[in-house]
Amino acid sequence: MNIFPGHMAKAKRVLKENLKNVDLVVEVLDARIPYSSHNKELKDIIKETEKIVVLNKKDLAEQKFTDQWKNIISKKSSCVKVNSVKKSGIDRLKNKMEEKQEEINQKRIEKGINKRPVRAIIIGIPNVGKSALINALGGKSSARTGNTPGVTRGKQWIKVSENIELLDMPGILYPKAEDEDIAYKLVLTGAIDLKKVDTENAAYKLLKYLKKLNRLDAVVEYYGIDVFENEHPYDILPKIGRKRGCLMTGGKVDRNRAATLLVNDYRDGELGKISLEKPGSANYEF
Ligand SMILES: Nc1nc2c(ncn2[C@@H]2O[C@H](COP(=O)(O)OP(=O)(O)OP(=O)(O)O)[C@@H](O)[C@H]2O)c(=O)[nH]1
Ligand SMILES: [Mg+2]
Repeated sequence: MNIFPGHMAKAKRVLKENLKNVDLVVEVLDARIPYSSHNKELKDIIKETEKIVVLNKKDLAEQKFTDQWKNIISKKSSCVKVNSVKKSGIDRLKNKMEEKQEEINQKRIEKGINKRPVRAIIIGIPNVGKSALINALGGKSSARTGNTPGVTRGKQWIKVSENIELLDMPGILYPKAEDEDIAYKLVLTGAIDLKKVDTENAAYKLLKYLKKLNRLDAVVEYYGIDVFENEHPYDILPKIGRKRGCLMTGGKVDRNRAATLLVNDYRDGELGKISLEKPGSANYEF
């Protein structure tokens, strides 16, 4: 499924261009779907550049699963759990960035190159919280360091600390929604517009995932409906619609409206903290 025709190639080109001026990549993942929000091409694109992984929107994910993902990712990369809106985890992220900064500058000194501020870039899929994270790291009114020659015109660096500068434009990497499950998870968490897919199908997928994760209780509780053992998503959705007054003239449930409502409630965290991916036994590469 190619959801982003045209965008992908251009975004990759711009990212490669910006990476020439960058020493440190901060890859932002959605804590609810760390696997599906990670772009497997990133490794080849950033090559030897240092990387820190941020599990953002931790407030929307289940802590025990986020911790498990963090352990897996930490085997290869630094990893921090963050809520960019509430700015929680930001100090820990800054500490990790300082550690990397020291490593990078140490290597420079060993090569006989002068120490200088480390330049970082935020990278992630659409809507994952890149801008929120830039604001959390730099502060809205933080001093811009002005245009720097060699960087694509119009771009500026934000001072995160004495030794760290952050590109004020994030790099977008469009996910390759190579299988249907990845695509729907990206829809359900907001990286892909709901309008790009069949809304009802997205809602059925969500109910299917919740069933599989043993989390249908969240739907039962939030909407105040009854759900029977092994009840099909097709039969659950109209119960939600009826409760919420999503009706067509004649009193039939408007499934499309009910589906939109359910997906948006999940996206907004109204159903509570629900991770759509818990780590399995695969050999994950981040
Ligand atoms: N609950 C929660 N919401 C977040 C968090 N970080 C970002 N958001 C919300 O997610 C939405 C997208 O955030 P942005 O910072 O605009 O994401 P982005 O990656 O810059 O998005 P694009 O520029 O469209 O690619 C906004 O509604 C944010 O308020 C977080 O840690 N927790
Ligand atoms: Mg943005």
